[in-house]
Amino acid sequence: MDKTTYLHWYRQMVRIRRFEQKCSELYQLGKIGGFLHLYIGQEAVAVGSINARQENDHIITAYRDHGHALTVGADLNQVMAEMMGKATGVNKGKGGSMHLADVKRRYWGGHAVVGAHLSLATGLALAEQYNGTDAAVLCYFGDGATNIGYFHESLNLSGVWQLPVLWICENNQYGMGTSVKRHSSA
Ligand SMILES: Cc1ncc(C[n+]2csc(CCOP(=O)(O)OP(=O)(O)O)c2C)c(N)n1
Ligand SMILES: [Mg+2]
Repeated sequence: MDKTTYLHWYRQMVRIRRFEQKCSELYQLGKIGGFLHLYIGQEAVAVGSINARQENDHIITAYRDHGHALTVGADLNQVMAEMMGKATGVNKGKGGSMHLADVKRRYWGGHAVVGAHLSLATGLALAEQYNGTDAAVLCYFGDGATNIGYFHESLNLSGVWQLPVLWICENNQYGMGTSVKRHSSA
């Protein structure tokens, strides 16, 4: 890797950080409604892995989804408009913070039901395998998601069928304030 590449990644991480610091401010002012889950401290996960993908790979994640949206190349102004529920948002203001998506960039969101998107990732990967393409799915989820049935079913099926999906667990040590040591035996 050369210096230009490192700087590009670093800029992407700082851009996410600044974007979210502004979101935090706007949330406290009541300009952003609903929930707001920040990605501060985890930026390197999205930036490192998404920069390693092929153009036709799919990206799907849980509700802590701003960093992934910006890294896939979603327009920053449209993402901010989405946060504020505006019609000019990347999803016409209907999705908000937890449901960002950018279908032309194969970014499927942004899912608030913990673990549910793992089964969608399995389906996306099955479609690619069925169509004989070389595309893969990058699926991100939190440590908390490992306790739900979707996780076990999705990982098992993708293993049995050898589906092209990369499971990326963003273990930030907590699922809603419960330490991973207390919520998981694995
Ligand atoms: C099916 C389901 N059960 C419970 C919840 C409530 N809930 C919201 S966030 C969360 C914890 C998730 O933790 P983790 O997957 O580690 O994500 P993190 O917030 O740490 O990124 C839970 C249980 C939910 N959204 N969906
Ligand atoms: Mg967690």
